[in-house]
This record gives sequence, C-alpha cells and structure tokens, in this order.
Amino acid sequence: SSLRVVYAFAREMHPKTSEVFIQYGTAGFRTKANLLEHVVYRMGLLAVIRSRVKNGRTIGIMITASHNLEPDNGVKLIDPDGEMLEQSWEEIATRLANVSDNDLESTTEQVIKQVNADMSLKASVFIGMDTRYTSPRLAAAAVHGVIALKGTPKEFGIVTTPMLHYCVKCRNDNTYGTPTEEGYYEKIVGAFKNLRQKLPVFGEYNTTLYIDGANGVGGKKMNIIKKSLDGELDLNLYNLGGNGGKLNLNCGADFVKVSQKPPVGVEHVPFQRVASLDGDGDRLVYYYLDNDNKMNLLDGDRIATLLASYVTELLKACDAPALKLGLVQTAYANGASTRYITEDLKIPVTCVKTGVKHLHHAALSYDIGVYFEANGHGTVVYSNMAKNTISKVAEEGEPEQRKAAQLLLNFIDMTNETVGDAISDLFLVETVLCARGHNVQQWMSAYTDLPCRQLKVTVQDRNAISTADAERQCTSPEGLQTKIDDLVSKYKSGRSFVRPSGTEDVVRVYSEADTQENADKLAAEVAQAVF
Ligand code: 16G
Ligand code: ZN
Repeated sequence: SSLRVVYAFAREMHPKTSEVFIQYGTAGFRTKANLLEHVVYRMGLLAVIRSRVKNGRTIGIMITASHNLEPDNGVKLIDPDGEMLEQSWEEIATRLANVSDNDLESTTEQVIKQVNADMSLKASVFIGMDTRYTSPRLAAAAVHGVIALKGTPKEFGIVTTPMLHYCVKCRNDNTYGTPTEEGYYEKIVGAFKNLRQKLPVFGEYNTTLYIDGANGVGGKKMNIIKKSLDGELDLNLYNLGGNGGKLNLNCGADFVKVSQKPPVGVEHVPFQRVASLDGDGDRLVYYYLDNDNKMNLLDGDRIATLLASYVTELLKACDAPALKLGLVQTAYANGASTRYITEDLKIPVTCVKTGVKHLHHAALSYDIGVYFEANGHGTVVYSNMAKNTISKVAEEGEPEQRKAAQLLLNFIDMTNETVGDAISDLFLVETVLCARGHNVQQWMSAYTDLPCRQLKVTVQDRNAISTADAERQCTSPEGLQTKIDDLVSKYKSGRSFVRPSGTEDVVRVYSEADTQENADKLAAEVAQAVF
C-alpha cells in the first residue's frame, strides 16, 4: 500500500535511534532534543488520527521544553478546544513513540482501529515551536508525519505555547477570535487598551514595567507588543535572547520561583516591579527588590488571589449573585495564600494534583474558575452561563452595574482561557493594579507568605513513591508518611510533602515553616527520609 512507502520513508528520514523508553508525561514528551526526532514525526501521525477522530477539527503540535535548558526539547499535542491532549490518549502517544521502526506500521494501524478513526476524512494540524535551535528540525519532522497520513499541516513558526493553544481554539470556534498571531494581539492587547481607557492611571500605580524574557519566545513577543502600546505601559525588556543570553539559564519564571533569586541580565531598581516569563511564555511571576536588595516574590498564588478578588468585586458590582467563583490550587500553594483566600476573601478553594490539565478541569466546575500553580502557570475560565449573564447586565443593567459588567467583558476578552498564558496574565495583573491604584508593595501587603523550600532528591526508583489527597499524603513506601508527619510536627506552621516528578527522574520535596531556616531544615530532613 502507499502507507508502506510512508513507513519506509519514515525509517530513512526520522529513524528511531534510541532504545530509551520515553513517556508522554504532564507536559508531553520532554528529553534531550537529539532523542526526539522520531517521536515528533510519530506525533505528526497521531495528530492526524486525532483530528479525524474529532471530525476533522484542528489539533495542535507544540515543540517546546518550556523552562528547561537549551539542550532539551519536547512535544505536546493540543486538543480542539485548545486544551491539553485527552488523558486516555497519553498511553497511545507513548506506545506510538516507543515502537521500533519495523513495528511502526502495524502499531499505527492498530491505533487507527482502536480509536475508530475514519481515515478518509480531512485532517488539520497546527504546528508551533519555541526559540530553541533544535526546534525547526523537529517542527519539520512533525510536518512530515502529518503529510504522511495525508493531513494538512499549518506552520506558525516561533510562537508562545499559549498562542498556539489560542489559534487551535479559534480555528475550531471562530467566535473565540482569529486564529493567527495578529488575531491574538488584537484580542488580548486590544482588550487591554480598551480597559485602560475606562480605568485611567491613578494612585500609586506606575506604568513602568520591567520584563525578564528568559531569553525565550515570550520576551520577543512582548517586544512586538511594546511597539503597539501607546503609553498604557512603558516596558523595559531584558533577556530577549541577544548578547549571548542563554535560554532559561539563571533567568525566567522557573529560575526565579525555585531558586528564590532575581534573574541575571535584568537591571534592578529598588521597588520596581519586574515580570518574569518562562521560556515558552506560559508562566509568569512578578518580583521586586527592596532597599536591602532582598527579593520579594509575587508568585502564581499571589496572581491568583489578585485576579480572583478583583473579579469577585466586579461580580458584586454587577449584582450577579448566582455566579459562583472558585479558585483551584495545588499542594505547592503557599499555606498563607490558601488561608487568605478562604478566610479573608471567602472564596472556595479546590486543591488538585500538579499539572495544568488537573487544574483546568477542576476550574471548569465553577461558573468562573481561577486556577494557578504557585510556579506561575494559570488562567481564568468563564462558563457560557457566566458570559451570558454578564453580557446581559452590560446591556440591560443599572448604569453602575453596566459599567462593572463592561469592565468584566473586557477582562474576559483579555484572558486566554485555553491555558495559562504569561502575556495575557501580565495584562490581567496590570489591569487590576491600575484599577486599584496600587504599587507592587501594596499588592504584596495582602498577606505574608510562609517561608518555603523546594528540593529534589535522586532516588533509585521515583515511582516507588505514590501519593493521595492531591499529592499531600504519601501512600507508599510504607511508613514514609508517618516519618514526614513526625518531622513536620516539630515545626511551627510546618507543612511538607513529597511527590515523584512528572518531568524529571527525581522526587520533589516541598516544605513550609515559620522561618526560612526552619523551612530549609524541614526540607532537608524530609529529603533525608525519602533517600
Ligand atoms: C509541567 C506542567 C506544570 C507542572 C510541572 C511539574 C503542564 C503544561 N505543565 O511543566 O503544570 O507544574 O510539569 O513538574 O501541565 P514536575 O512534575 O517535574 O514537578
Ligand atoms: Zn512553560
């Protein structure tokens, strides 16, 4: 058959050169870039099959390893509504990625049968990549895979991960926007400008914003956006990838959050707020240095509480009491943030397992769901009921209610609901700060974080550790949780948990306590118990 030719072609063009087993994890496949070419080719095949199962709707393939260093790369699939690949397909992706070249043909046929794909349908696949030098070659492998099964690939070149999610969503639902990079700017930056006209700068808010671009795609795109801004924000951009700056090396959102240090490559002025993006532009944290050069971090929890409290205010002003807003966090959320949300903001909180798909899913159960990982990945999702109710108030409400509803509609437009998006989140944060006339210290003053520490431990088999209760309890190996409980009980405001990483061959340890010294000590003790 003609497919025979296809598989022979694959063997020559994108041969499987490694016997190392690779798994579709929380963030797709991620490993050293030179081990990925056959994997990406096969994901091209799988995306076509997936598109046909979804009646020809568009599927996305993103080539990126996010905050990992330059030698790594990765690939993940995006489902038609711009969401992560359905979980039940992760196993199929893993199977297809690991078969030998000889078995690729039969395995592909098996998959087609298993998922009942009608291979006579059209198939459409959008392909995007980050700035890594290995990305173009991998994107080409994805294109070959798509063409091999007679799908239609469309390449977006270098885009942020959330931009590709957005484009996939728009292509399948044209009410959401135009499926291009320009369409993305029009919608998100357009909504921001609109809001600024309604919310003039006042109080302690200052339009100067510094940005750490992680030497990746996010900074580059902010540079494009900067040219279209008209004084709404004065951006000072750093770590844009020039001057020998290396992707994610000692900079970017993950570095800042995990090391609790300011990035290199950024000029620091006391109390100047800095937004730090990650390598593919889907995570955002803020920070500022004080007079003693001490870094003050405003992480995902902080962004979540800021956005949730503002949306709650607007909802009240709209007088739409039927709409229930809730917040979704993971075990990594700082205990002080959870307390602030429940006790001060009186907003319900759900805690779920690490990984965006879990947070996103849980957020959908609220009329308006705000979800954030402490690492800065998150967004807001609004149900159709919420959107309709707010639109109605915007048209028919009393003048004050109408005003609030119109602000909320702009806020919704500015949100990338498909996935966490550093650029969209940045505009959301800037809007709330401006609306309140707040500077970064006032934002920080909402609550005081408990000191915390993250460590990673290399063990023989990380899968020997299993967890329950949204990863807050360790169910195996036997006895480990009791040990952790004992250690934690010795510390004031102590909390700690361990979990196997979904992206690296390590076990992660998290701890919190009343002082940094104690948080560090507790983490070290728990790490010792794991080892
Ligand atoms: C991936 C996840 C991120 C999670 C991280 C945890 C997505 C798109 N990304 O980067 O949400 O925080 O993994 O990594 O789901 P870990 O399992 O190595 O701690
Ligand atoms: Zn990322």
